[in-house]
Amino acid sequence: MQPASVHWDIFCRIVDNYGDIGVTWRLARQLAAEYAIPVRLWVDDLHAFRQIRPELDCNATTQFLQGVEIRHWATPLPPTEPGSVVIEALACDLPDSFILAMADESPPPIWINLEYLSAEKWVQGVHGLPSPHPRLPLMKHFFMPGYTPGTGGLTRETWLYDARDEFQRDLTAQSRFWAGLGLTNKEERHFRISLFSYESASLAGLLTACGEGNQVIDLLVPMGKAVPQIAAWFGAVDARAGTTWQRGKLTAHVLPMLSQDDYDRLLWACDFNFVRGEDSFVRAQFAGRPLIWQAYRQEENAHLDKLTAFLGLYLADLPPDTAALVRAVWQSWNREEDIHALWPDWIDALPTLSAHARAWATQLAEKNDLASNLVKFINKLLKSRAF
Ligand code: TRH
Repeated sequence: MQPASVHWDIFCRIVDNYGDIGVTWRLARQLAAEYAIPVRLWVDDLHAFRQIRPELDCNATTQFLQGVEIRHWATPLPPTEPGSVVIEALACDLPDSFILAMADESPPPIWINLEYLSAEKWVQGVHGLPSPHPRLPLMKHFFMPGYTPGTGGLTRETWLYDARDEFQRDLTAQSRFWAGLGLTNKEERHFRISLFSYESASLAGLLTACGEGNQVIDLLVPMGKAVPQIAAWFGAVDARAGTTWQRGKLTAHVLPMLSQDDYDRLLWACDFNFVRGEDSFVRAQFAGRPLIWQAYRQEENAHLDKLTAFLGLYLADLPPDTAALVRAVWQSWNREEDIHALWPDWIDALPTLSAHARAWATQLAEKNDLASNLVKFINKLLKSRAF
């Protein structure tokens, strides 16, 4: 038996898309930068990781980025000494050999199961609960991200709001950003909307509504799942980054997948944003701009419960008519219905929605962030062991 090494191990298995690594990388980077914690981040698919962190070397088994040691999580995992804290991100199931090595430490590492984000009420009841290993002398604790007191909070870097405000004030920085994407400056009367979504039967109705509306709209679509359907709507077959299509009042620009920090800038710069999954959803809330969320589809429509729970919090301070409109638009988008008929009202409501989005972002900033809650939680566990 030996004492665990001081570093923290975070494990991330990429199930699909970018949310697993998006959430995990963001937390790892913040723990290293703001708490000087030596973090070792294990990732099974470096190619997917590289999409949001282009400087990553996919062939390196070990590399350092922004103070985080990144290790390729190979199977089987080579013999590895566990850190003092082990975070199993998004229920990714640690390798058996690593769990045995954890049980061999004295004291064993603090073991955290970092779960998916949900606004549902049950989250508060599960947050922080211990779960003993059935055979080994190990204890795992649930850590639940969330919006309300009694949950783990949301990952929010200390620099985020200052950087956002500075960028939103600085027209030169915005011009540089647009130019870097091959776009001209945003014209006062045009709407710029970013669209990050899964494939959806609602897309055609949205595009038709944008094309036929009174408003000139630039739709900015990072390369990904929605692009082939959008190309088909414009009658195009080839869809790559840099392509532009135009029909009626709508112009769509296909963007490359951006680095995570540039994606934040895109959210800050657009009039409003379509987002999905978990991490882009939270970042769009922090952007302080109106948003339409597409929840990650789950069995038995469990994602619709998540949607309802979030709307219950998000709409609480809106006038009833506007709240009903947001509910109708978000629900239709998630049920893959045609949102065409709701679109003109949505566009008209944008001034109210913008003020509300800003106020919501301010409310979120009044709460403790996930990294600080996590560090506190772990310190408390360590203290309770000392006696
Ligand atoms: O990609 P997502 O759909 O991710 C997921 C996964 O499906 C995951 O398995 C599931 O568990 C989770 O959703 C709920 O959406 P998400 O969560 O928004 O993650 C996208 C990440 O990609 C986020 O960190 C932002 C980043 N991103 C960029 O860095 N550049 C870009 O251009 C875009 C569009 C996104």
